[in-house]
Amino acid sequence: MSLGPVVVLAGGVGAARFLRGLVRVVPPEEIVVIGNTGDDMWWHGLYIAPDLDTVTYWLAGLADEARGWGIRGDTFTAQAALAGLSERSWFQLGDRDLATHLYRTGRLTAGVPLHAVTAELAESLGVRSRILPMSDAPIETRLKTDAGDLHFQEYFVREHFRPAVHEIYWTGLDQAQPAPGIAEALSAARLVLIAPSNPSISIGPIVRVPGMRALLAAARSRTVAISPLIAGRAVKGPTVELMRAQGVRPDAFGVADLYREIAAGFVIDTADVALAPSIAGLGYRIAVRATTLDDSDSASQVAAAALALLRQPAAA
Ligand code: FO1
Repeated sequence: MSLGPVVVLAGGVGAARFLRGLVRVVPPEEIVVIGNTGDDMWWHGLYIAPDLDTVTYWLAGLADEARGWGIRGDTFTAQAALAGLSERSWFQLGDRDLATHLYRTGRLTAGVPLHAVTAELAESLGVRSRILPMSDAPIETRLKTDAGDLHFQEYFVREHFRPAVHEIYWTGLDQAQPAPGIAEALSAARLVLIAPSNPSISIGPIVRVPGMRALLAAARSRTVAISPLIAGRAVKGPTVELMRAQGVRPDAFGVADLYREIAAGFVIDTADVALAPSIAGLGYRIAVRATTLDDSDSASQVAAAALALLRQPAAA
């Protein structure tokens, strides 16, 4: 096996919980994260990149792990003041988190590309893995719902993912390309992992960046995906609802079917063992194990299973 990096396609909290285990079985400096930026938005003049920040804070050991996003022990004094000034205060920014956003926005408006600012932030916070946005170009995940045409954060945070979703679509894709460093990382990768993130709105936008699918397809024999669904349910969030909105079967088989051209290995939970033969029928090697990722021990066991999967000799 070559000494190339382990590349991880990542959304927010699900990916961060998985990465917390991966860094225990792979040296952090050998890990390259490709993060979703479809959730990003401009908010009161600041550029917010929730999934990049979630991954950064978790890898830095700073995350509020119970809440999933933001910084542990952060205060919300500025947020409270903003709520007194504006009705647009449904998206919460902690005071320390605000520093990240002030810094990022200042650098972006000075012309520094997102991948470079993301690297600066990660380095300042002591993260040894490389974190890359899927693209430097702005890409927005939007949803057509019963409550109108919404930005992802309006649907997720403001509307608490209650409106029925009819369509998910993206703006900005036609102007986008993978961020610098992605093509090199994927072609050199000893392993590519698709984190247990929402396939519709976390992994979906990454794969849709023009040029990305071909890079991933070329690495298919080195790629393992971890199912984000256990017994047809997500640990958190509207994964099932959004897969249904895209006409995808909302279980581990549906996820495996979505990734069949870009992954050769698939990790499913023991609760889904009955799906193993049909997923194998799609051409996958399969590992079956507890995938709840409740703590770094269980996360490292899932990561170890994913690492081992493509090392085994093929079944006769
Ligand atoms: N999620 C919420 O449910 N409510 C919030 O007010 C909120 C603020 C927030 C601020 C910074 C950040 O990095 C993430 C934040 N998130 C919040 C999480 C975020 O909306 C989602 O977790 C992701 O976009 C989905 O992966």
